[in-house]
Amino acid sequence: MCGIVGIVGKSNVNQALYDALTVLQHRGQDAAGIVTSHNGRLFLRKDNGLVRDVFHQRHMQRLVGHMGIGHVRYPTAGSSTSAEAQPFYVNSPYGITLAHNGNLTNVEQLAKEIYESDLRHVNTNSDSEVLLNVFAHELAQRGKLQPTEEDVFAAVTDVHNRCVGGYAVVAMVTGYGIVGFRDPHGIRPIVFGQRHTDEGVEYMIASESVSLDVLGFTLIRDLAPGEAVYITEDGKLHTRQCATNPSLTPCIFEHVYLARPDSIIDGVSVYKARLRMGEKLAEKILRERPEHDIDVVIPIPDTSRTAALELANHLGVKFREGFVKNRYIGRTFIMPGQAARKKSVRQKLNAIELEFRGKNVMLVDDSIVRGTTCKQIIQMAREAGAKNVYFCSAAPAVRYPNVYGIDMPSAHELIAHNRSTQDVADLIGADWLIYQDLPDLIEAVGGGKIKIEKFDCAVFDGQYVTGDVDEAYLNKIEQARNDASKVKTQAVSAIIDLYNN
Ligand code: PIN
Repeated sequence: MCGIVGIVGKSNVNQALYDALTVLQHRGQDAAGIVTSHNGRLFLRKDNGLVRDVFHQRHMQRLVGHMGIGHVRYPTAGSSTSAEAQPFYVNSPYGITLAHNGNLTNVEQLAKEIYESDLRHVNTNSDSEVLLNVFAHELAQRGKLQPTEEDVFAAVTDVHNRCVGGYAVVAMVTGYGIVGFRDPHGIRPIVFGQRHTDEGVEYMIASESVSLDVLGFTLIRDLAPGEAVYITEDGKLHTRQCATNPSLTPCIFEHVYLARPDSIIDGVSVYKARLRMGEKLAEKILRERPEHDIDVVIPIPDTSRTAALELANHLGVKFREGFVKNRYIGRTFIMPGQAARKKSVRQKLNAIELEFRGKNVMLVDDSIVRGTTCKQIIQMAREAGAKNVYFCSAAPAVRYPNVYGIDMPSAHELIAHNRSTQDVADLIGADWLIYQDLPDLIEAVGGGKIKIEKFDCAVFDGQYVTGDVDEAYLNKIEQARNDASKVKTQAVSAIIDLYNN
């Protein structure tokens, strides 16, 4: 999962891009980058790290220009080098830079075509660099010295015809403008908006509406699936539906915990969706155990708070903050003679004993993925003196991997893969485990004022909306993950050996 932003302004946009990336930081903490364009020249700064660590005064001063794009990256098994930080750049045609959120499922095929037919070189393992080269190739095919909006939209149509998967993209065509586009299934989110200044109207394209809010832009709307928006350097906005068969199936997991609650995605308030998740859970609890003995509802900070609050309200049970989260977790230093140890949940969360002692507690989390964290948290609740520890997941059981740009473990690492609710309850040590039912989650997210009928729910039901994901593909990504994590583990052991010897 990543965050993207693009701004066409009336004065330097470096600070605004930096601020927007900071607001999108929850979408990725692994790497950050900004590229701006001024008088036909590009200025790029990208590296591994948080936004506040990647950009220093000297970098910001160099990032001049009235338009630019930015990216924050989530760590994924195969993409931890700074060479894969975005935006990516190709010099031909025009000089194009691109930032992408999502994942292409036919990247192998595309990489082959790019090399063998398009005669282009790709320098990393990133599917985003492949996507950039497809776009650049298709724009070059127009054969124009100066591209018009028609040329840009035609290139996006060609991208849709060649690329399969989830993608929300911003790309900058040096000296001409910024284009934003969304895959024909609208899997990943992308919005655009405007703000008025004394010099004229400025435009922003971004992953989430919250970055528009915070910077004083007003949301115009989400991009429709398959649609593109092109804003020229002099501030003219054009939109076009570029796909032949678009259909909206947005990723439901954005609402579960990826997006900020103060964002509105496809017209749905993430906050309200989470409130409704709590309401649905309460209904299920009352159906399963009308005579339940829950004394207190306790959220596991932070994401689950909204659902937990509404769950407690509907049950008529007290809502209490039983865990305090340390927001300033320090780095792990590898000292000579010591092995790197993973930070335990104990260092991140601490229980307030008086909320647990002698009580039947209902803990609420947004989801259970590997089950490792919730197992430790349940243990902490017991150590704090809870009588019974019940556990609620605002999302259904996560049983299948994600292939559209969320860094999820492979199937075998998912605790619920091929397991029943009771199996999972036993493994995590819960006295009672309640998962949200999938139709309830769909109703919670899609049943508000704006109705959305279909979502990408693949992590819950194994149905992949692009229709090209089969057992063989899933096995291949599982293998790639294992190989990548082996390389990582080997690198860490090599460092440890270095210190030890
Ligand atoms: C919470 C994100 N959320 C917490 C991610 C952990 C499952 N985990 C999914 C719960 S927040 S596990 O965004 O950091 O607030 O129990 O499956 O190990």
